[in-house]
Amino acid sequence: MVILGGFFFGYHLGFLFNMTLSFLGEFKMQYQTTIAAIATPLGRGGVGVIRLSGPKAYEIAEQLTQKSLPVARMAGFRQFCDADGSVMDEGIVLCFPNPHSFTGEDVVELQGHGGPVIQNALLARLLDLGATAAKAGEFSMRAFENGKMDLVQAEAIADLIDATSQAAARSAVRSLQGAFSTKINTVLEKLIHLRLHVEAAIDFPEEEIDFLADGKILALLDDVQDSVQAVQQSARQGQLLREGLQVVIAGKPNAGKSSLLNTLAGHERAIVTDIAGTTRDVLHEKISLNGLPITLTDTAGLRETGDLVEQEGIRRAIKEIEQADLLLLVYDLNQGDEPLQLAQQYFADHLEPKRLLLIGNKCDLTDQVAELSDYQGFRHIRVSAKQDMGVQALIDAITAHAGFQPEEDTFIARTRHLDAMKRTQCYLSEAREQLVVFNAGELVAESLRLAQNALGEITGDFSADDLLGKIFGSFCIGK
Ligand SMILES: Nc1nc2c(ncn2[C@@H]2O[C@H](COP(=O)(O)OP(=O)(O)OP(=O)(O)O)[C@@H](O)[C@H]2O)c(=O)[nH]1
Ligand SMILES: [Mg+2]
Repeated sequence: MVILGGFFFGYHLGFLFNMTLSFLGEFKMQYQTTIAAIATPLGRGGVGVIRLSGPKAYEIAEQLTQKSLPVARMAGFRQFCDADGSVMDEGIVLCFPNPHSFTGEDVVELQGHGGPVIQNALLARLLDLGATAAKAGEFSMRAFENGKMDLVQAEAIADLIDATSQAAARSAVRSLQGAFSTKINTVLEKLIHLRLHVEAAIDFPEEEIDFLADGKILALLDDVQDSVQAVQQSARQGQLLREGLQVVIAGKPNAGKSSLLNTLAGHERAIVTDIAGTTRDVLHEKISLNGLPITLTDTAGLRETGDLVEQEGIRRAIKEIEQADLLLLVYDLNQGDEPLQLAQQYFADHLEPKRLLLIGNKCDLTDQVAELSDYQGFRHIRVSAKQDMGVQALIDAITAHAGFQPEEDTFIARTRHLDAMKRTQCYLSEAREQLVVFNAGELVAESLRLAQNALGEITGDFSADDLLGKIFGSFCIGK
C-alpha cells in the first residue's frame, strides 16, 4: 500500500478527484435567452408575480418601467408601461443580480395585480421587449444547471407545491434542504473511495491478486452496499408518502365493498343498497390512512351475469384488481363462502400474499369478534363496515402491509430514485461477484463505475439530457 501511494495519488487520484469535485462543486451554464413567466396561479388575486431570468432581465425590466431599477433585493414601486408609454399596471419591482438568485442568473420579479387579463398583457409586453416564454420547469432547470441546487432539491420544490398532506410537505422541505442529497453524496463518496482502491490494485498487476484478496476492498464494498440499503429503506417511505398506494376493494355483490369504502372515506361516497349489483362503474376516492395517501377504488361485484352493463363493470373491476398495489378482497361472513375461491376464479394470476388482504365483513351479524388472523398464508381480518367494528385494525393492517412507517426525518422520494438505487445495488452485486468469485479487478472496477453512474443519476451528476427534460417538463410554468 505504501509503495502504491505516490504514483497512485499522482495519476488516478487526479482523475477520480476531479470527478468528486464535479459532483460537489458548482459549474455555470451561460444561457443567451431571457425567459419570462407568470409565477403565480392565473386567476383573480391581490398580487400577481411575473418572473424574468437571463442576461437581458434588467434591460427588459427597465424598458417596461421606463425608469432605472431599484437597488438589488430592495423593493421599488414602479409603473409598468406599454409600448406607447401608457400605464398598464403598477407594482413592486425586485432585482436579484447573478449569481445570488434562484436561477443563478439576473432575475427580476414584477409584482403587479393578480388578474388574468393584466398578467397576460404584461407577459406579452415582456415578450415584445425580447423575453422568451419560459417552458415548464425552465427556471428550476437553469437553477440546477447553474449549480444552485441538485436534481433531488429541484424535484422537492415541485413536490412541496404538489404536497397533499402536512407530512408530505414536511418531507419535501427536508429534501429541499438537502437531507436526501446529503445521504446520497455520503454514499457516493464511499463509492469513490472504494473505486480508488480498486483502480490502484489494477495499476499494479503484480500485486493485484493479493490486493484484491486482502479483504480491505470487500469490507469497503460491504459498507457501500449496507449504506445504499439504508438509504433505500428511508427513500421507500418517502416514495410512499409522495406517490401513495393504489388500494382496490373487490368481492362478490352485496359483500359490503361500497360500505367499506364509505367507512374508510368517512363519508357516503358510494351508493349502498341491499340489491346485489348496485355498483357498476369503478369509483375512486383519495383518502389518507395513518398519514399514508391512498387512492381507494370501489368496483362492481364479481359474479356471472347476463347484464351487459354489469359485465362491463366486472371487466373494469378485473383491470383495476390487476393494477392494484393492494387488494382488499371482501366477503360476507354469513354466506359460508370460501374467501379464496372467488380470487381463484377471477384473478388467479394475481394471488400474492403481499398484494392481498382478506376481509370477512358483517361480523356484527355473527358471534365472531373483529380481529386479525392468518388464512392459508394470507392476512385475514374480520370487520363490520356498517357498524365500524375492526376498522382501525384494518387501517393499521393496510399501512403495515405497505411497509409504511414514516419517521421524524422522512424525506420525499420518487420511483425514479428507487429505480436508480436498485440498479446501483445490481452493479454492486456484480462487482462483488467479480471480486469474490473471479478476482477480476478490471471487471470489479467497471461494475463500480456503473454503480456510481446509477447513483449519481439521483442528484443529477450523471443524468442524460432526455431524463432532465422529462423531469423538468413535469413541473409547472414559472417554476
Ligand atoms: N349488518 C351489516 N350489513 C352490512 C355491512 N356492510 C354492508 N352491509 C349491508 O350489505 C348490503 C350491501 O352493501 P354494499 O356496501 O352495497 O355492498 P357491495 O359489496 O358494494 O355490493 P355491490 O355494489 O352490489 O357489489 C347493504 O344493505 C349494506 O347495508 C355490515 O358490516 N354489517
Ligand atoms: Mg357496491
